[in-house]
Amino acid sequence: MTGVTRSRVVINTNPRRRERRTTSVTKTRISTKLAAAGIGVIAAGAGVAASSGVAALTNSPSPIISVGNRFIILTPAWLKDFAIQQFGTNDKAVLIGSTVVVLALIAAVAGVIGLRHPRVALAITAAVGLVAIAAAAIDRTTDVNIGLKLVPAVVALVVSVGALAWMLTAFNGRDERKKRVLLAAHPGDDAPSGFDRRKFLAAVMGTGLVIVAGGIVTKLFGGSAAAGSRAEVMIPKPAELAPPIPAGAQAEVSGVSSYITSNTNFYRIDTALQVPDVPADTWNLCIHGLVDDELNFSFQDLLDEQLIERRITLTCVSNEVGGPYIGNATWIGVSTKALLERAGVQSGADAVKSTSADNMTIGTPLGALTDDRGSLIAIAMNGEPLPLEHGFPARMVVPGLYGYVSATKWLTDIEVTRFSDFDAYWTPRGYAEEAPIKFSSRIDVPKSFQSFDRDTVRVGGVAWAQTVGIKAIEVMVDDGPWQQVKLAAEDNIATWRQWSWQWKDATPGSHSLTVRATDASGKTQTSDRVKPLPDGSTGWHSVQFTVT
Ligand SMILES: Nc1nc2c(c(=O)[nH]1)N[C@H]1C(S)=C(S)[C@@H](COP(=O)(O)O)O[C@H]1N2
Ligand SMILES: [Mo]
Repeated sequence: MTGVTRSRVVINTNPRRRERRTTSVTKTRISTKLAAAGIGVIAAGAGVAASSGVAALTNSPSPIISVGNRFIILTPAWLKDFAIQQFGTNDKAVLIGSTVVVLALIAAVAGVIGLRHPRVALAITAAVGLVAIAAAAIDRTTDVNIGLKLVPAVVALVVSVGALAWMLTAFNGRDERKKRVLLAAHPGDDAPSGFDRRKFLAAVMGTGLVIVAGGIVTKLFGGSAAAGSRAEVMIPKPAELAPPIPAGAQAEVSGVSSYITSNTNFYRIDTALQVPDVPADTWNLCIHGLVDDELNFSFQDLLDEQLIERRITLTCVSNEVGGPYIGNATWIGVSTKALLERAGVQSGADAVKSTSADNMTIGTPLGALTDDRGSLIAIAMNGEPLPLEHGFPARMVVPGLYGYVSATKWLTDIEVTRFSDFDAYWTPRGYAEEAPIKFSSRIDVPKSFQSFDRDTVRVGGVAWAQTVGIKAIEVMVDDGPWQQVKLAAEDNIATWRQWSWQWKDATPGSHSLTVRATDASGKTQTSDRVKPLPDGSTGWHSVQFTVT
């Protein structure tokens, strides 16, 4: 406390008036700090908006995306599974949201520090900008050249530091002498000493304009080129059509998955934070490595190939027993077997390393692409060009292997090689190098804790044993005996098979239902519970329900 204040306090002998003054001082301090925090956040917002506008114009990832991408690359497999389990396909939104929240918090703190130490506040802001620049520099999810890649992050740094300096100067005032006098009169009060309302408003409005302009430019130019390109694609009629879906492939119990999963309901798993933007006209696929002849395809070249149509059920390794990341679609594409035969695979090769436009890598056993299971480079899904989220313009689809070792989306490169010569993306992160889908079964109805009237206990679901086929499915109520269910018609052994069952003499109360499948080779699912990591979960799916 300074002498000045002490004398004031002495003058203010009325305790109520004194208290009032203290309250108002505290109020000023809090509202000043809030204002300063706001200044920090607005400055950061301007940096983000300006950089995202520039990113949209230069077609490079915005700094928030680059930072998020770096985070994803550093994510170990267990954390990915955790995120998928917690947030499902929203894990990306959660990641972007958290990045934004952390950034806003740092910006708010910088703003408050800026009241007394503007240079420190600017240094903190610049440091965050440098992190963004570093993340952009090593972001490999785009092929934009390094110079262009850095531009948005540099803009973010310059704009946020500039906006913060501008607003802080107007807020704090420049008049150091006046400020010292006022501070002496209001000790402990961070009140804006040399506050200049007009200059401050100008600074805030100017920064606000940057935010609005950045937003508008992002909206106008941030669209994907692939969307336009996809709209122009006509998928030719395949030379070899899939036989029609047999009658009775759909189990007739309401709530069981649709036999064909629509494109909009199809699960989505990818490491890319942003859907890679790959227009068909500049796309190129190269098949090379241990082959006699290197092959190159434009998108039109692929369309001109002998096209085949196949129904195949995709499955993700990240599913817990009963998990949702499985979908069945009709695909049109070119046989990998035919293409690899044409290229002429050399002896010694045992793997294919495929790469996507966002530089994700996947390793697939060569045999799965050259045998008769019907593996494809797919260009259509359920009668449409591949949706952008599902790999437009082309992706791999391989019956019987989990997606992370086979289903490369936004495919751009196929290298015939040896497993011993490379590491695919998920291998150093803890997943198995080779991962055939483990046969499994799932209850779709009842949902957990669903309740039925006693004479309407109709249940059902799906089971799959890709490349082998499902022979039998049984259910068990509570600890009762296993009972055979009704199997829906089999389409082909690369797809899932549906089942249904009615509990005829249902007893009121709360119960559990458990399912297990037997594959066509005679193996029955065991109750051994295994986690998805490293090569897929096992165990029986069970749900609780009630009968009234
Ligand atoms: N480029 C790329 N391809 C990818 C992935 C990815 O992250 N990037 N994920 C794989 C995984 S783990 C699965 S399960 C399937 C999912 O395909 P979908 O998103 O079309 O359902 O794609 C595979 N292909
Ligand atoms: Mo997956």
